[in-house]
Amino acid sequence: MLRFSPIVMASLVSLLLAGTARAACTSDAHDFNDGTMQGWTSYGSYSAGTSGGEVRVSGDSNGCTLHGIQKDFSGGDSLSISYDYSASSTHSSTTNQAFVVFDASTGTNLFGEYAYSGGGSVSGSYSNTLTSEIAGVSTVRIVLGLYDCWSANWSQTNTLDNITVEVCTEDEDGWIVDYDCDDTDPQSFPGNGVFDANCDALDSGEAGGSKGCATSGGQPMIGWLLAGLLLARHRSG
Ligand SMILES: [Ca+2]
Ligand SMILES: [Ca+2]
Repeated sequence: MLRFSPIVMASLVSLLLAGTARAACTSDAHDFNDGTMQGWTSYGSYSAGTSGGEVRVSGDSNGCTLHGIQKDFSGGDSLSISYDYSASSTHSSTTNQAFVVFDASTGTNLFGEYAYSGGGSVSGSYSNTLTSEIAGVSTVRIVLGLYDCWSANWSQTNTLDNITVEVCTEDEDGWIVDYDCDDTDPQSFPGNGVFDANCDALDSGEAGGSKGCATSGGQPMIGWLLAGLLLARHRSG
Protein backbone atom coordinates (compact mmCIF):
# COMPACT_ATOMS: atom_id res chain seq x y z
CA MET A 1 0.00 0.00 0.00
CA LEU A 2 1.32 3.43 -1.00
CA ARG A 3 1.12 6.17 1.61
CA PHE A 4 2.05 9.82 1.30
CA SER A 5 3.85 11.60 4.12
CA PRO A 6 2.29 14.87 5.38
CA ILE A 7 4.99 16.79 3.51
CA VAL A 8 4.21 15.04 0.22
CA MET A 9 0.51 15.56 0.91
CA ALA A 10 1.03 19.27 1.49
CA SER A 11 3.11 19.54 -1.69
CA LEU A 12 0.42 17.72 -3.64
CA VAL A 13 -2.24 20.11 -2.38
CA SER A 14 -0.08 23.13 -3.19
CA LEU A 15 0.43 21.78 -6.67
CA LEU A 16 -3.30 21.31 -7.18
CA LEU A 17 -4.10 24.77 -5.87
CA ALA A 18 -1.42 26.33 -8.05
CA GLY A 19 -2.96 24.58 -11.04
CA THR A 20 -6.39 25.91 -10.14
CA ALA A 21 -5.08 29.45 -9.73
CA ARG A 22 -3.52 29.42 -13.19
CA ALA A 23 -6.84 28.38 -14.68
CA ALA A 24 -8.65 31.34 -13.10
CA CYS A 25 -6.81 33.97 -15.12
CA THR A 26 -4.95 33.55 -18.38
CA SER A 27 -2.61 36.20 -19.70
CA ASP A 28 -1.57 36.69 -23.31
CA ALA A 29 1.30 39.19 -23.40
CA HIS A 30 3.54 39.98 -26.37
CA ASP A 31 6.20 42.57 -27.19
CA PHE A 32 6.59 41.38 -30.83
CA ASN A 33 10.35 41.78 -30.55
CA ASP A 34 10.86 38.36 -32.18
CA GLY A 35 9.26 39.65 -35.39
CA THR A 36 6.23 37.34 -35.32
CA MET A 37 2.56 38.29 -34.94
CA GLN A 38 2.06 35.98 -31.93
CA GLY A 39 -1.35 34.79 -33.10
CA TRP A 40 -2.68 38.21 -34.00
CA THR A 41 -3.88 38.36 -37.62
CA SER A 42 -4.85 41.08 -40.07
CA TYR A 43 -8.33 42.60 -39.85
CA GLY A 44 -9.74 44.65 -42.71
CA SER A 45 -7.88 45.48 -45.92
CA TYR A 46 -4.85 47.42 -44.63
CA SER A 47 -1.59 45.54 -44.37
CA ALA A 48 -0.53 44.49 -40.88
CA GLY A 49 2.83 43.01 -39.96
CA THR A 50 5.71 43.35 -37.56
CA SER A 51 8.59 45.73 -38.09
CA GLY A 52 11.10 47.06 -35.60
CA GLY A 53 9.62 45.01 -32.76
CA GLU A 54 6.06 46.29 -33.12
CA VAL A 55 2.98 45.74 -35.25
CA ARG A 56 2.48 48.25 -38.05
CA VAL A 57 -0.82 48.89 -39.80
CA SER A 58 -0.94 50.92 -43.00
CA GLY A 59 -2.90 51.24 -46.23
CA ASP A 60 -5.88 53.05 -47.69
CA SER A 61 -9.59 52.40 -47.88
CA ASN A 62 -12.86 54.28 -47.39
CA GLY A 63 -16.44 53.84 -46.23
CA CYS A 64 -15.62 54.12 -42.54
CA THR A 65 -14.19 50.65 -42.33
CA LEU A 66 -12.02 49.25 -39.54
CA HIS A 67 -8.48 48.03 -40.26
CA GLY A 68 -5.87 46.56 -37.96
CA ILE A 69 -5.25 43.30 -36.14
CA GLN A 70 -7.55 40.79 -34.46
CA LYS A 71 -7.41 37.92 -31.99
CA ASP A 72 -10.10 35.75 -30.37
CA PHE A 73 -10.34 35.01 -26.65
CA SER A 74 -12.65 32.51 -24.97
CA GLY A 75 -14.44 31.88 -21.76
CA GLY A 76 -14.08 34.72 -19.29
CA ASP A 77 -16.06 36.89 -16.89
CA SER A 78 -13.69 39.82 -17.24
CA LEU A 79 -11.30 40.86 -19.97
CA SER A 80 -8.48 43.33 -19.41
CA ILE A 81 -6.26 44.79 -22.09
CA SER A 82 -3.32 47.16 -22.18
CA TYR A 83 -1.10 48.20 -25.06
CA ASP A 84 1.11 50.95 -26.42
CA TYR A 85 0.23 52.64 -29.68
CA SER A 86 1.18 55.34 -32.10
CA ALA A 87 -1.06 56.79 -34.79
CA SER A 88 -0.53 59.20 -37.65
CA SER A 89 -2.07 60.64 -40.79
CA THR A 90 -1.46 63.55 -43.16
CA HIS A 91 -4.65 65.44 -42.29
CA SER A 92 -5.60 67.39 -39.19
CA SER A 93 -8.60 65.18 -38.34
CA THR A 94 -8.00 61.70 -39.75
CA THR A 95 -5.66 60.20 -37.15
CA ASN A 96 -7.25 57.58 -34.91
CA GLN A 97 -6.60 54.43 -32.96
CA ALA A 98 -9.43 52.25 -31.67
CA PHE A 99 -10.08 49.29 -29.36
CA VAL A 100 -13.10 47.33 -30.59
CA VAL A 101 -14.61 44.08 -29.31
CA PHE A 102 -16.99 41.81 -31.23
CA ASP A 103 -18.86 38.63 -30.41
CA ALA A 104 -16.76 36.24 -32.51
CA SER A 105 -19.77 34.03 -33.28
CA THR A 106 -22.31 36.65 -34.33
CA GLY A 107 -20.15 39.62 -35.30
CA THR A 108 -22.12 41.84 -32.90
CA ASN A 109 -20.18 44.92 -31.81
CA LEU A 110 -19.92 44.66 -28.00
CA PHE A 111 -17.67 47.60 -27.26
CA GLY A 112 -15.63 50.25 -29.04
CA GLU A 113 -13.57 53.19 -27.90
CA TYR A 114 -10.97 55.45 -29.44
CA ALA A 115 -7.65 55.49 -27.66
CA TYR A 116 -7.07 58.57 -29.80
CA SER A 117 -9.04 60.52 -32.38
CA GLY A 118 -7.76 63.77 -33.87
CA GLY A 119 -4.90 64.74 -36.09
CA GLY A 120 -1.18 64.61 -36.47
CA SER A 121 1.22 62.01 -35.09
CA VAL A 122 0.62 60.78 -31.56
CA SER A 123 1.69 57.98 -29.26
CA GLY A 124 0.31 56.72 -25.98
CA SER A 125 -0.89 53.79 -23.91
CA TYR A 126 -4.38 52.41 -23.52
CA SER A 127 -5.93 50.06 -20.98
CA ASN A 128 -9.44 48.92 -20.15
CA THR A 129 -11.36 46.15 -18.40
CA LEU A 130 -14.66 44.80 -19.70
CA THR A 131 -17.12 42.74 -17.65
CA SER A 132 -20.82 43.48 -18.35
CA GLU A 133 -20.04 44.11 -22.02
CA ILE A 134 -18.85 40.53 -22.52
CA ALA A 135 -21.36 38.77 -20.22
CA GLY A 136 -22.69 35.59 -21.77
CA VAL A 137 -20.38 35.76 -24.78
CA SER A 138 -18.37 32.58 -25.24
CA THR A 139 -15.71 33.99 -27.57
CA VAL A 140 -14.80 37.63 -28.07
CA ARG A 141 -12.82 39.05 -30.99
CA ILE A 142 -10.57 41.96 -30.12
CA VAL A 143 -9.64 44.34 -32.93
CA LEU A 144 -7.00 47.04 -32.52
CA GLY A 145 -6.74 49.44 -35.41
CA LEU A 146 -8.03 52.52 -37.18
CA TYR A 147 -11.17 53.67 -38.95
CA ASP A 148 -10.66 54.91 -42.51
CA CYS A 149 -13.76 56.98 -43.32
CA TRP A 150 -12.31 58.92 -46.24
CA SER A 151 -12.01 58.02 -49.90
CA ALA A 152 -8.84 60.11 -50.08
CA ASN A 153 -5.61 58.53 -48.94
CA TRP A 154 -4.55 60.38 -45.78
CA SER A 155 -1.74 57.88 -45.14
CA GLN A 156 -3.31 56.68 -41.90
CA THR A 157 -1.15 54.38 -39.78
CA ASN A 158 -1.15 52.64 -36.41
CA THR A 159 1.64 50.91 -34.57
CA LEU A 160 0.84 48.57 -31.70
CA ASP A 161 3.18 47.08 -29.12
CA ASN A 162 3.27 45.39 -25.70
CA ILE A 163 -0.27 44.04 -26.04
CA THR A 164 -1.42 42.21 -22.91
CA VAL A 165 -4.83 40.58 -22.71
CA GLU A 166 -5.93 38.92 -19.49
CA VAL A 167 -9.09 36.83 -19.24
CA CYS A 168 -10.37 35.96 -15.75
CA THR A 169 -13.09 33.61 -14.58
CA GLU A 170 -14.97 34.22 -11.35
CA ASP A 171 -15.81 31.56 -8.79
CA GLU A 172 -19.40 30.70 -7.87
CA ASP A 173 -19.58 33.48 -5.27
CA GLY A 174 -18.68 36.14 -7.79
CA TRP A 175 -15.17 36.57 -6.44
CA ILE A 176 -12.28 36.67 -8.82
CA VAL A 177 -10.15 33.70 -7.80
CA ASP A 178 -6.66 34.83 -6.80
CA TYR A 179 -5.02 32.24 -4.60
CA ASP A 180 -1.71 33.99 -4.31
CA CYS A 181 -3.47 36.96 -2.66
CA ASP A 182 -1.42 39.33 -4.71
CA ASP A 183 -3.44 42.47 -4.10
CA THR A 184 -1.50 44.28 -6.80
CA ASP A 185 -3.11 42.11 -9.46
CA PRO A 186 -5.73 44.12 -11.32
CA GLN A 187 -8.06 41.12 -11.16
CA SER A 188 -7.73 40.76 -7.41
CA PHE A 189 -11.07 41.35 -5.72
CA PRO A 190 -11.87 44.54 -7.58
CA GLY A 191 -13.44 47.19 -5.40
CA ASN A 192 -13.38 45.13 -2.28
CA GLY A 193 -10.22 46.28 -0.57
CA VAL A 194 -7.26 44.43 0.79
CA PHE A 195 -7.61 40.96 2.20
CA ASP A 196 -5.65 38.60 4.39
CA ALA A 197 -2.11 39.73 3.59
CA ASN A 198 -0.35 36.46 4.42
CA CYS A 199 -2.95 34.21 2.87
CA ASP A 200 -1.52 30.99 1.50
CA ALA A 201 -2.88 27.74 0.21
CA LEU A 202 -3.19 26.00 3.56
CA ASP A 203 -4.62 28.63 5.88
CA SER A 204 -8.29 28.14 5.10
CA GLY A 205 -9.10 28.13 8.81
CA GLU A 206 -7.41 31.42 9.37
CA ALA A 207 -9.37 34.51 10.33
CA GLY A 208 -10.46 36.45 7.29
CA GLY A 209 -13.98 35.24 6.87
CA SER A 210 -15.75 34.10 3.78
CA LYS A 211 -14.19 36.92 1.76
CA GLY A 212 -10.62 35.99 2.61
CA CYS A 213 -8.60 34.67 -0.28
CA ALA A 214 -8.04 31.20 1.13
CA THR A 215 -11.72 30.57 1.69
CA SER A 216 -13.11 32.34 -1.35
CA GLY A 217 -15.60 29.99 -2.92
CA GLY A 218 -14.19 27.04 -0.96
CA GLN A 219 -11.68 26.15 -3.65
CA PRO A 220 -9.02 25.04 -1.13
CA MET A 221 -11.46 22.30 -0.11
CA ILE A 222 -11.65 21.21 -3.74
CA GLY A 223 -7.88 20.88 -3.61
CA TRP A 224 -8.09 18.64 -0.56
CA LEU A 225 -10.84 16.55 -2.16
CA LEU A 226 -8.76 16.06 -5.30
CA ALA A 227 -5.77 15.14 -3.19
CA GLY A 228 -7.92 12.64 -1.32
CA LEU A 229 -9.15 11.10 -4.56
CA LEU A 230 -5.59 10.75 -5.86
CA LEU A 231 -4.58 9.19 -2.55
CA ALA A 232 -7.47 6.72 -2.69
CA ARG A 233 -6.55 5.78 -6.27
CA HIS A 234 -2.95 5.09 -5.29
CA ARG A 235 -4.06 3.04 -2.30
CA SER A 236 -6.43 0.90 -4.34
CA GLY A 237 -3.95 0.52 -7.20
CA1 LIG B 1 8.14 45.70 -28.96
CA1 LIG C 1 -8.83 56.55 -47.17
